[in-house]
Amino acid sequence: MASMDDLLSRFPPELQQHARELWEALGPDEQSRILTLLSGFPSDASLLKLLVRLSTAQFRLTFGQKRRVVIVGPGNVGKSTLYNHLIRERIDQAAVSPLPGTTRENQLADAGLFTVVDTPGVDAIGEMGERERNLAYSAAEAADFLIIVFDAIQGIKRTELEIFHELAALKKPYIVVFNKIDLVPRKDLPAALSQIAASLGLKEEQVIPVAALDGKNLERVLVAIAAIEPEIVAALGQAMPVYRWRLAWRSIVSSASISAAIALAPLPVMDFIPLVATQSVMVLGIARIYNYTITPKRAMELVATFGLGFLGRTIFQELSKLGGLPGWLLSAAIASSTTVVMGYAAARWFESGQRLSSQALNTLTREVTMTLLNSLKGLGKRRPSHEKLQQEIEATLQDSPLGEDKARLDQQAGE
Ligand SMILES: Nc1nc2c(ncn2[C@@H]2O[C@H](COP(=O)(O)OP(=O)(O)OP(=O)(O)O)[C@@H](O)[C@H]2O)c(=O)[nH]1
Ligand SMILES: [Mg+2]
Repeated sequence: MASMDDLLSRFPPELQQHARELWEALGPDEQSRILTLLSGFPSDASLLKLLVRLSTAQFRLTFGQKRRVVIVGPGNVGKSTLYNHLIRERIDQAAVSPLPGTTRENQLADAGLFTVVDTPGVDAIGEMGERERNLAYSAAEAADFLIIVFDAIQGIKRTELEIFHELAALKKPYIVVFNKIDLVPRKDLPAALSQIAASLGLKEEQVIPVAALDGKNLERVLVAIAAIEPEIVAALGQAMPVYRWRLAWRSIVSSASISAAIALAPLPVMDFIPLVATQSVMVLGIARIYNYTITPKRAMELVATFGLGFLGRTIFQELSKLGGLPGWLLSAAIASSTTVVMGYAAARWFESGQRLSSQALNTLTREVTMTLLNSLKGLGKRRPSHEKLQQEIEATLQDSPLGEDKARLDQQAGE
């Protein structure tokens, strides 16, 4: 049987204190409900591991440390151009020019909660080249995250491949950016992308085509970083308001899938309450993205005021009366949809101070529940594994137009 101490000890050391504080802020009622839930799992259950993994990502978003993102690659591929998009202050702008070897020193700037580093090209030759190469690699070694940039026209040749292998050998989390796609004829792009992915031994979705010059697809870079480095999400959100909703959506999707896993737990009938903890952590993370200061206690109060737990139970009862749908399916869909709506309501609140009416909350929750029920039906009548369920929820929500554009939700909410 799992105890809270056992669960807390599974978090990375730097997060344990935050997790404990949050646990203590929950109060005795919530605590005992969560303990009841936990006691349903053997301590090595895969669900427990999964919950810890997913909630660790959420915790890192909410309480994470400052990270260092280093941009590396050959000369003239557009590293400095990309860097200039990521930083906050004009004064920190890096020089950009059509000549390779423009950047000669590492340059560092603050982008809120994270630091970005621009480096010289790693493929210059001669003594100078050697020095710059060393500078770039030492920055890469000190990085928490690498953005490896290649040039779409140049493609992947032997030098690029060597550079890539050397950087990947550092065992840092990274993304590969394929820059200057504006110079590739549109019809050739898919082939070029699959070729570059194949030559690097990556999946196609691991290579992100961009045009740093005009910022095209830059949000894909951000979302890809966000997927790997939750700490950075909050900083990106603060630095780049236009991407806030996209970033918040990622956090919502992962919380919604945690919620579904919780709802699968063999609890007597329907107890949504442990969702309060998940939703509160999500709300804290979203607050951080929107640069809004809020305590864990206040986040929990906010979750409670929206009353989605109550609404969820009402919808559950209504739908189960209709019959035909297994209980696990209803619980999972409703737990997820209330989490999605909570996330949306929080984002709206942090963004503009507007509160959703209970009518709007009601309409939205029902709509999102129906969408999820529809996609989960494909799983069949039998209770799926947590992994399967989570994958399904993540896939449905990840591709949902709601994540692209918050205006759609505003519209659905009828406000
Ligand atoms: N067409 C096009 N040109 C780009 C793009 N991104 C950068 N460039 C151009 O490519 C040239 C090199 O850009 P930089 O950002 O200086 O490249 P770098 O990788 O920092 O180069 P070094 O500092 O020399 O290593 C400049 O002329 C940029 O304007 C892009 O997306 N499309
Ligand atoms: Mg440069």
